Amino acid sequence: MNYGETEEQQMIREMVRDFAESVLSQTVEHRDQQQIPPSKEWEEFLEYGLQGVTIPEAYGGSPVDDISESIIVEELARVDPSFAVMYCVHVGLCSKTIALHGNEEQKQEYLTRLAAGDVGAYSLSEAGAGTDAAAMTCKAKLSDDGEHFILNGEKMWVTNGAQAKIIVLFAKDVDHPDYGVKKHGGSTAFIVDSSFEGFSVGKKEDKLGIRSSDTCTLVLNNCKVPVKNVLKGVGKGFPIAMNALDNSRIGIAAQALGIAQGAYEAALKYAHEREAFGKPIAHHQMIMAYLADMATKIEASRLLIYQASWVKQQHYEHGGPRHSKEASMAKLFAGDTAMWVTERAIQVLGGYGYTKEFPVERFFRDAKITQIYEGTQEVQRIVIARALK
Ligand code: COS
Repeated sequence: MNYGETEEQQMIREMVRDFAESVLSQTVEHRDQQQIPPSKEWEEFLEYGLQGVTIPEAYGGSPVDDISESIIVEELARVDPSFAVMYCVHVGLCSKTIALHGNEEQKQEYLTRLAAGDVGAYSLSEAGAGTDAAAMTCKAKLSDDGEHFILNGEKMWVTNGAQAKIIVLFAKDVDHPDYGVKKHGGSTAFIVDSSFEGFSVGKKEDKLGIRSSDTCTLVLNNCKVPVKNVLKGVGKGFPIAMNALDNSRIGIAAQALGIAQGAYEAALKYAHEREAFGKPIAHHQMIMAYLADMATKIEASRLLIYQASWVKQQHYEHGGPRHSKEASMAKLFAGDTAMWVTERAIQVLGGYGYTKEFPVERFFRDAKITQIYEGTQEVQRIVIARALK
């Protein structure tokens, strides 16, 4: 077993670190305070061609291995967790889902646009359907001429919701034979273009953390979606939604890892510079123990993420077993690690850590969401426990 990164993976890490440190770091604090989405930064990022890592070359993508995908997210989050989640949703939940389940025409039309930089989103949650995703109430009904589905309802917590041009969105076909019979009966995945009639962006959330990431509701008011935009088939949406989450939970774990890494580095630097009782605080045993525990938990998270990424790649390339358990384990552990490490990092910096002079308070606020979205930590435990034999 080789635990080292390949040359290509190292190159990708360095390239993304360079972008994050030279571009994202310049505006990250301001965007966080003012809740400004990183649209200009996204434009600069497109020059690196990494927006298409989950899209085959035939549609303009530039595929990388699954561990590299996690490395990209980690490096973005180490500086700017909001940008990292924007990226994660674009490449994972949106592009990868269309690449896996779309037909040739859908891939030609939408993957090429996503590869060229049109922002993607994914919309499953609703006010009454978060953890219990199957309880969604957004409805789809075939139009009289049979050419469109007419969608009605409101989706919630949509990352990239206001920026996205292409959204993988779930609603229930009310005429499907399983509708009202099975809990998730009739669930259907649609590719929705933000220009479609009846589609609009609703309330923007004012959040504790990842404040530069755009999160909002989407309103479907007789939204007309062509029948040809159904992914895979009417009523086949729920497993698509769950499969997409298996993929993206690894991305969120990588985001959590980047957050923990960023906070840890800030704490380590401070601990070596700050002196108390005649020596750097990094040489005091209590602080040494904090730093050692931070470094260990971070490394353990990284290994779980690499493992989950590898199992995911085996699953898709060689028909290996599903990666649900590994993805949820990585997300569970890395999310808790991010929360723990960022809290300890503030403790190491003391009063300074509680101010906006240092990035650790922002990392602390950003960490919390990694225990909530793409399924709470309780959901991860359900998924893991169900997979135990
Ligand atoms: N991949 C593919 N198919 C899956 C799957 C997966 N990982 N998990 C479940 N399925 C399929 C099942 O095989 C089943 O299919 P059939 O009806 O054909 O047998 C169907 O989906 C329903 O599965 P299940 O009964 O397990 O669904 P539950 O409602 O019990 O799901 C949890 C429970 C909590 C695991 C699920 O609702 C969940 O992950 N919730 C959190 C959602 C979330 O993360 N939201 C945030 C999204 S970001 S907008």
